[in-house]
Amino acid sequence: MPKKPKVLEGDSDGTVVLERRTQKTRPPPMYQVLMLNDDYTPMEFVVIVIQEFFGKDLETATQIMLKIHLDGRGVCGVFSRDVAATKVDQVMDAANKAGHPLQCVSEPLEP
Ligand code: TYC
Repeated sequence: MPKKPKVLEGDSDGTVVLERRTQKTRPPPMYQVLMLNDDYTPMEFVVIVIQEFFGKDLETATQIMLKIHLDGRGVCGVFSRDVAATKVDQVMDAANKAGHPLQCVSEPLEP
């Protein structure tokens, strides 16, 4: 006659729990998309790009552009990793097609 399996760790069905999870799962990191200043890209072009790809109104886009112009860099939006990468591609594409040296990067935010 087969022996009944021994119950460990209080489970009633005979299964053995080797390790219980002690850490909570973290939400995936978010990424900020930044544009960098340069001396050649026209201000108007940057404002249009911020409106078009980041959904900002004219006033907000102008404020972000001026911050980049004065500080060297500025945040245009915060997104999941894939969306942030797409935004960077879209901005770089538009800048290259227009012949401007505008640079756009994404970086993870602190968890
Ligand atoms: N510094 C540029 C100029 O004076 C304007 C500019 C702003 C360029 C923001 C890039 O990400 C940028 N024409």
